[in-house]
Amino acid sequence: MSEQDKKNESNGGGVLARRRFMNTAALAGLSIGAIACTDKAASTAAAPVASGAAPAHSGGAANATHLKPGELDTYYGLWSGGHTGDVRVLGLPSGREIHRIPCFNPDALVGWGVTNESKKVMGTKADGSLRYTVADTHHVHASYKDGNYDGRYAWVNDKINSRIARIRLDYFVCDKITELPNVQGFHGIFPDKADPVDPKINYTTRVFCGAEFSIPLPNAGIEDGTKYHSLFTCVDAESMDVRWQVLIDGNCDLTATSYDGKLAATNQYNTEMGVHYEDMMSAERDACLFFNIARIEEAVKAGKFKTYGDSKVPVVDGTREANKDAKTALTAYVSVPKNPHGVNASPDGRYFICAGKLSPTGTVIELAKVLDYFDGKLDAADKAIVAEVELGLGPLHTAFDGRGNAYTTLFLDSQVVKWNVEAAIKFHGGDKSAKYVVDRLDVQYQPGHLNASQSETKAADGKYLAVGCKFSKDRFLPVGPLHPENEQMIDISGDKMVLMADHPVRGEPHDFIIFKRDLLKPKQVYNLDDFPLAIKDPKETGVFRNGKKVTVKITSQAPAFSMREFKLKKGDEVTLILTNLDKIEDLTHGFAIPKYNVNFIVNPLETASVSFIADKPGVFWCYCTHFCHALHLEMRTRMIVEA
Ligand code: RUQ
Ligand code: CUA
Ligand code: CA
Repeated sequence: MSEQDKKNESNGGGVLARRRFMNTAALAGLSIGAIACTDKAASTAAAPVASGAAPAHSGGAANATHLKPGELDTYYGLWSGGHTGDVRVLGLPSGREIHRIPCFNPDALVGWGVTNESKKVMGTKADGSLRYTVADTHHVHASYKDGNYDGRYAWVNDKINSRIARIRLDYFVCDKITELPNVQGFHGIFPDKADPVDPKINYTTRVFCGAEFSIPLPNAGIEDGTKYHSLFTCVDAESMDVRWQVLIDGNCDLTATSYDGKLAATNQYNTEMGVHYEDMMSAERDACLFFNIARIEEAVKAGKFKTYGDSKVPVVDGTREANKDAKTALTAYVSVPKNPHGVNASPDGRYFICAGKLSPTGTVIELAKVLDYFDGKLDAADKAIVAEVELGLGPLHTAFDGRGNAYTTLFLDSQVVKWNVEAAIKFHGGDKSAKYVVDRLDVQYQPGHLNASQSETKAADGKYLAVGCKFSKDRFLPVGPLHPENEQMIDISGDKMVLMADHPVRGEPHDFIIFKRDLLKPKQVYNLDDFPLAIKDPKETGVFRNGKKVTVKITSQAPAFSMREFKLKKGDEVTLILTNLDKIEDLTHGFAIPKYNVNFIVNPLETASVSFIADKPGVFWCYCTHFCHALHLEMRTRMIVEA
């Protein structure tokens, strides 16, 4: 151990005294530094308590990732897909990707964005084409009951077009998408876990959404950035309507909610309201902004709001100026070091932790004290900070093991640091003998998000930790210029973290949650009655004409479609409805029409429809695209379009 490392260990463990706050100049070199620094350099410079970086590729923990055929994973993971606009389902600890749930972007496998049903969820323009075909999903979180996931829903954000998508966790499909009014760069998202007033509502009824970019309200081409605003939005978990918004100073980044439903918060990296990169880093401290949910909803009820533009959504005033009196304040701005990133709620319900990003620190905010501030019992919101301790360079996100330890990604150090929250509070309180850093582990490389099994619930079980590494560099066979990302699995059941495995993922997952498999009760066969257009009997199939408007009704039962051919006339406005009457699981059919840009699937007892103009005369072999039977190739029907 070097002299410096010894010093680091003695001052609370892992304190990187020689590399204090990063300044703006250092940040300018961040992206280059991130790629250029080798893992060697990172590990020797910043691993005072490193576990010798000995990845356990043998032994029990590593073996846990290799499941024999027929063995199932014990955890589900929901991963956001980034700009592929989907949500991915992984099984853990194996890390195998089981499914992708298309949300915002078209998906050729299932026909998302092709069928009328999916287009309705995605949103269309007047001409029937999709309103958007690009997206950027970052954060997935699921609905709660009694502080644990209840298996109803998950939500994910689209940062590009400020949309929120809901996923039904019984069928693993996106069923609703809502576009948020008057915001840009919707980034942080988190469901509430209880109602702030009614204790009977111990489950999710709201989803909070933070907007990262500030814009003029209304959005006219105004250059003066000091006139821009960002809004914090509440969406109804059931109806998916926007309930209310809060006008704030500064911006929103990530979002967290308390277990009692009383508080939501967002970290703010741009309290400066800068419009240029440099301006956003000029202040030494930014904020973690708290929302008093009950008071906001009282204000909305009392009519104390404005509306902006075409939107009817009530917007209450959460700016600093309007909320100086703590006893009536809707918001509280807690000052945290320079350009913080993730804000995460500890599973004991007591703390929110903000990672420093440009500051090597983690800030622990005690929620009881934030409530004291709102009650007028604490004279400054900043006094809710109970620890602000150094962790390492580039802290981004924090997960928990349910045993009092936090795990924070260090982007620049390419490490995960394990630290004890109560020890950090003691250290911050003056007990310099309190060793709060428990362990450090090198990861490969530059981690962004991490999450532990059940970490975002009261049932955090401290078994597995997944880390989303933004750079895989030399970790996999080269595949040209675009590298995959590297998801790593760490066993956190002992004192030391043990690297179990890594696997490549297609770009660009951001965040993820991991939870016990028995929390979900997925259905593998649909219910015919859930589809208003369902064709319940093959005898109901046929071509039904009403002038130019034609409805084609067809069913599938392996290995045949109910009609061997159907006839249309050139220029017909066609809606084709297909019901899969196969009712056993894992029997999915596809339906493709050559030259008509149509392909979609129907799962057991699912109904889907497509609409098109029969503008090309000829014979078109519509065929099943999803392997279903030994006679799958023969599963076709002729579409004959007469000139
Ligand atoms: S952010 S790497 Cu979009 Cu979740 Cu932190
Ligand atoms: Cu039906 Cu392949
Ligand atoms: Ca800032």
